[in-house]
Amino acid sequence: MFESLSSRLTSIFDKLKRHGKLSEEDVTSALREVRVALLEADVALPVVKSFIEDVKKEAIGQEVLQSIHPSQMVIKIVHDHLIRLLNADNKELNLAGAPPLVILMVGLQGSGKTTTTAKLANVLVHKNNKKVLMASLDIYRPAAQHQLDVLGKSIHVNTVPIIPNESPLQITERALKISKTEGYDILLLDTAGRLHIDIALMDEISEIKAKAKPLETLLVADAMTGQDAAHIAKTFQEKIGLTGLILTRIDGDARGGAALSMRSISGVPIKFLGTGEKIDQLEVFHPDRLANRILGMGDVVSLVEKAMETIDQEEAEHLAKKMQKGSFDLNDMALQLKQISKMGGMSGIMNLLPGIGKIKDKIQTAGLDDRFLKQQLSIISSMTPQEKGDPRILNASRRRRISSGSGTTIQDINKLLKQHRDMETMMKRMGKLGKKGFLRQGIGGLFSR
Ligand SMILES: Nc1nc2c(ncn2[C@@H]2O[C@H](COP(=O)(O)OP(=O)(O)OP(=O)(O)O)[C@@H](O)[C@H]2O)c(=O)[nH]1
Ligand SMILES: [Mg+2]
Repeated sequence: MFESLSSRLTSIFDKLKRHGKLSEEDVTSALREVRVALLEADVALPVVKSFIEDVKKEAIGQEVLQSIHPSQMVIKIVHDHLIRLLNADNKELNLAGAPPLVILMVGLQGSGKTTTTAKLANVLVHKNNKKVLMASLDIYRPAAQHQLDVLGKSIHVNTVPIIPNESPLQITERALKISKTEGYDILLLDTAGRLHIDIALMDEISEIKAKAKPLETLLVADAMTGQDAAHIAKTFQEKIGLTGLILTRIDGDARGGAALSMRSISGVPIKFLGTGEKIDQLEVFHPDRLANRILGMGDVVSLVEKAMETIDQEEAEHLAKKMQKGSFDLNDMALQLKQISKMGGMSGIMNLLPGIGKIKDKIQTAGLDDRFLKQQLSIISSMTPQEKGDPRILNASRRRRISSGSGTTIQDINKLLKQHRDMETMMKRMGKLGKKGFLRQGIGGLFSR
């Protein structure tokens, strides 16, 4: 379904890859093309707008890791935002609670409710080992109840026996009773569809919902209807409340917009995708897999992730070696400070490092901002190589010279030297820790006074 969007995006990013260093303009014009591609894929305009804005904000001014190409960074950012667009608290079906759990299936006519009900029953029986009962509440279309019965037989799942002239509510009551007395884990209720959303339909579903108290109310929507599917979901959500969506016919030639707009327009997460007419063609929805499918750049994304890990590793290894030798001079300190500034300064690194929340306050109270970082670096760069290698030779006159060279005060220099001694002590203490733990503490140690 995403072929055309996917190939458009691929060619946009291929073009970007041919540039050497990316300027803000390069990124902006590439994103302009991404915008058009998304709109052509029938993604809703407000969704496209905020998507592009978010990506742009992050892509511009982003520090690029040395081992990757800037365009790869942009691809990674687009990929992450695609996942965010699709995801947001995406959860699996809620199957916790006292049986029988009720799952209510709703949707417009022909969206695939009955087929999907059987597909879901099949998953619940064979993958989740549940005892499942199905009931069709569709008394309007001739043979609708029979259709579910036939599907049920094909997968050995029981359906509630058909009694002519019952109302949907009566069938619901009977189905609830049977599932209780016969010990079913899950009761799936397949409802009748309507051509359009009308009041009678909403009232009927509301009544059924009030009676059956479903744990999950799933809207089955046809991906081929594009943006409409997202708006239908929004209306159902407002009128009766949904817990999830199942997007069917994604095997068709729909342009994919529905899947991308769904979450932000309706506020309801996609849970499954219908990928064909056959009973086993139902996939659990994985935002990351879909993002990969759309972007077709899984390799680039993992490359960037690896590069992000590598700078950690290289730095950790370098420091580990220093530690083994028991030496940590001002060159090493400068290196670590530069690494921090390369990673986007104090603020950037705070978002990158796990467990940083704890020292965030410390940094603020200590008044350690990016200006401070630059000042420390300029103090060190005003030193001679001997001084950097052995700070103990820094007597009063050397300190005076450095302070005037770096435009700082003697106190600033003393502070830096104290910090270096603290770090040195800490390094020795931490010799026993693993590399990873060391890196984290090493940087954290910079901030503790
Ligand atoms: N290609 C494809 N066809 C599907 C998919 N899901 C359902 N269908 C087909 O869509 C048609 C309608 O499916 P139903 O399950 O009867 O739809 P419904 O929503 O129950 O329809 P009503 O009860 O009349 O409202 C059938 O021919 C299904 O085989 C899917 O994911 N892919
Ligand atoms: Mg049906």
